[in-house]
Amino acid sequence: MPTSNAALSNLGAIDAAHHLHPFTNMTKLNATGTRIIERGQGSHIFDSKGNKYLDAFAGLWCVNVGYGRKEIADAVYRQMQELPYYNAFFGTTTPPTVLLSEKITAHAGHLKHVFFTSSGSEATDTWFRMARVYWAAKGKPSKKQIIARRNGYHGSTVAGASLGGMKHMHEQGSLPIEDIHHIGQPYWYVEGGDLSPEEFGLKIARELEAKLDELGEDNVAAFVGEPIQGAGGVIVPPETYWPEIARICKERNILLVTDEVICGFGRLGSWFGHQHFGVEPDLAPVAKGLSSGYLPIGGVLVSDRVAEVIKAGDFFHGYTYSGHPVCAAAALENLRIIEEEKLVERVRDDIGPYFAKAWQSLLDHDMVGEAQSVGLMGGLQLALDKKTRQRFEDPDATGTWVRNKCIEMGLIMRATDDRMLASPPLVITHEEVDFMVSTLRKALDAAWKELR
Ligand code: PXG
Repeated sequence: MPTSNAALSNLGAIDAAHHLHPFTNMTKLNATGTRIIERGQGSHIFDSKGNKYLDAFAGLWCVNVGYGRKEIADAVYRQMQELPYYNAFFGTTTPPTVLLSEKITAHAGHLKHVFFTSSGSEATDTWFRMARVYWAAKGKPSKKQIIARRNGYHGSTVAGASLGGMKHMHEQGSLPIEDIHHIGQPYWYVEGGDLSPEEFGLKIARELEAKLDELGEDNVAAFVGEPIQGAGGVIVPPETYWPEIARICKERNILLVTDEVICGFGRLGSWFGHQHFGVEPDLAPVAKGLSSGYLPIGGVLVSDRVAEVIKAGDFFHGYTYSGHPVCAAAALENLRIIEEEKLVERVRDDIGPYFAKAWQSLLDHDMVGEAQSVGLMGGLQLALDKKTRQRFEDPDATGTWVRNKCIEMGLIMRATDDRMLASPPLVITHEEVDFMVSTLRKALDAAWKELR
């Protein structure tokens, strides 16, 4: 690296002076200083001060095969030398891109087609446009409104932030854009009241029906939801929720979009989250675990029904890096590893159940109201009074306190308000799960003493 030792020893100050971090209050960050991550191996990362952390968050929900995979680095190096870039616009494509389209759709059942992007946000913009193009081509141009959910997350572009249901994002820059609507989320713990989770799942799903009555289904293109909300807090919906959503989409003739950016590629012990919940979407954006984050690549998986229409005409949409050969080579090697090491099966049959048991063991803690997980995606609800489901007065400060305590003890987790989120690499060992849960328990003990 042609950077002087002086510059390297001064990275924190350079960062503070020049680098604007995403989703970050830079004034607050610069007061405490940024953490510089230098290296990763397996499920661990190492910072510039020599600290080692178990990364129970897989980077940002994405390093599914773990850090330090030389095979992926080699595949990227080979492709860089052979052909670092070529596009897929003017009747051309490249070998890794073609092979990736075959490999990815081989695991996606009825979703036999893929449109490549560089990120989950671009994937969101892609299906958003595709859904409208689909209905227009079907002679129904009025079907263009989209229904999404409060506290959903679909990315940070204008369409992504609009479809997401994050109030603080909408407040910046007059979002959402028009023709986007939000219904409730299946967050039983906080919003379920006296209903059973199953009753609540149906009730919230039927908000879609009510919204369609209000808007008129001839004006609606699609409904979108994450199989399990990720950034919103790993909110696992009641079992009744997804089948009811799928029923409504089918009966009312709107497209169903499952956002697989987090749930895809083994996280839930299935190749895709919709498979876990037994529903068949028309469109499914993916990213993150597609390359385990080694290089940026995403896409939209497309059903025959939609692909037939898209294929019949021009779709005026695409990115310079749609199907980038080097990113595709990284993804191809990543998927080969997931297949060869049977990581999806491992999550379903071995480490997922092991993690679930360990996660559930935290339920005996006074501060834990609910411990949800599917595969290697866990959400832990913090509570002031678990019997009445009463929350701490400042949910965000509570979760942040516990998260910071975990980091102090060598465990990277994320908090959304008063939910602790886990999403470790799919290669995490049983011993590492034990460390995660025992460290989190210590942090909860400390928090209970300090914050109650
Ligand atoms: N859909 C979902 C479900 C996501 O989780 C995106 C789309 C957008 O992907 P890109 O690649 O454009 O970031 C995401 C991204 C968090 C956090 O704090 C989550 C995401 C991104 C950044 C932060 O949990 N998810």
